[in-house]
Amino acid sequence: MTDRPNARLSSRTVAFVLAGGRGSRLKQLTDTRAKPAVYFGGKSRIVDFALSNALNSGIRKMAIATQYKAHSLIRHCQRGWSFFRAERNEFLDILPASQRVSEDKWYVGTADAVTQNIDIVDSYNIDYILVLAGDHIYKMDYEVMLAEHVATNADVTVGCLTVPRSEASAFGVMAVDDDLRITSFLEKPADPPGMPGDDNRTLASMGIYVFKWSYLRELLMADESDLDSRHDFGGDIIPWIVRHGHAQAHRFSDSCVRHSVEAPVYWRDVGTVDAFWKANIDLTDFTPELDLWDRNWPIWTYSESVPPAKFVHDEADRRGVAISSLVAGGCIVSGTEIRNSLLFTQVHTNSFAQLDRSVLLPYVRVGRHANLTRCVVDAGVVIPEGLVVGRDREADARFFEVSDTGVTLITQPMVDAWSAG
Ligand code: ADQ
Ligand code: ADP
Repeated sequence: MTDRPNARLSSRTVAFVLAGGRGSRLKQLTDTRAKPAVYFGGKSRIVDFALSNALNSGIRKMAIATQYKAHSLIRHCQRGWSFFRAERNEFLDILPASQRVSEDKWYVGTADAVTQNIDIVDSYNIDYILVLAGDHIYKMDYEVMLAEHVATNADVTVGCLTVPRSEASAFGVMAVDDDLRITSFLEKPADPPGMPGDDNRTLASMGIYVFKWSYLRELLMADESDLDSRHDFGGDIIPWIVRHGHAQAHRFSDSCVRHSVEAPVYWRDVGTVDAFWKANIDLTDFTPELDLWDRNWPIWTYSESVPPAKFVHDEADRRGVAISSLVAGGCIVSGTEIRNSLLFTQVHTNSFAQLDRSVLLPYVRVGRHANLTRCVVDAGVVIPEGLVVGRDREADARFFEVSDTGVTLITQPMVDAWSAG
């Protein structure tokens, strides 16, 4: 317990961000980095959304549990999230795997990531723990969920939203009573049930939870010695509380931050190359559903100090234009025609090249006369002169990773194979 029971809820809470998952459906994009460290939206990384939500919700104590390929993630957090004031007990604590156990044992499931850090969380002097996943794109005011948790006196409050029933087997799915008390919880059921009144949709867990720390601590100690447990929040801890305690649902739509009352509720798991591509390209819409321009809910990140984007254009033959596109600082668009695309920091493109509905991660170079349609290009890739991708799916698939819907992922080893063959 903290000694300030009347203090603001947010100051009595730690946001504990789970950022250890690989996200293998992102293919080669997560070969060198964990999913939370994957770039998103022209400037940010995926994890910046959970961290920014926490910050914008008034939370100044954060911990991030890393595991798989954590170097890029750790470097990003150290560079971009180092502005907390230690003298006010504000922090972002980057937790490497295996601090508590002596043997070389990684976190088993998501709950184990907290269990292995129990002593550290104890030292934070907080009353509540807000467990977050570091791999979703959304804007949410966690203060609303925290307040609901306290008001209902629940043992756990689970953030939830409705998803199409056809996609629900990837989620923890639940049933609730009229007071939003969870009456059943199934982790990733093969045949998920529909909701009362809407058989095509299912109430799903967002994988975010609020607990009183003393309560969770006790559960985790018991779970640690349970040989049958997978030590997972969705797999073990939440179903146990639903059976033996009081688990409450919090509707995301009640705390979702959006740019107008009419704007749809926005939450994306950009867990596949297709979903990643689409969520990025959607930002080029006339009015994107995700408003990154809202100065009242900024998405904080590490940004390099770079000059403004530059467009080199002459009406004679070189057309350096970007139509309905996002172009980050430090880019040089020299005589390239760009449509509905998103260029991250420091991308340089050369004359007579064309980009259509493509996502170029930082430091990509595009050679003259290259032509990319519906591509995702990994950071630092050098696209050779004249490379055409996105016109002939079969030919592309010989060297590149083409998804079922025809989005092509391009990495440097793939380009090297293309150049050699
Ligand atoms: P999944 O997303 O499938 O389901 P999981 O793969 O365990 O759950 O990942 C949850 C989060 O924890 C991710 O942010 C991941 O990066 C991270 N993570 C995974 N293993 C970790 C570990 N050992 N250490 C640290 N971090 C780790 C969960 C819930 C479902 C819910 C969905 C919503 O179990 O009930 O519906 O999230 O996406
Ligand atoms: P292209 O194939 O389009 O001719 P170049 O690499 O020759 O491409 O660059 C064309 C133009 O882009 C240059 O004339 C210059 O205006 C701009 N440019 C390229 N590199 C830089 C740089 N490092 N700083 C500023 N402008 C640059």
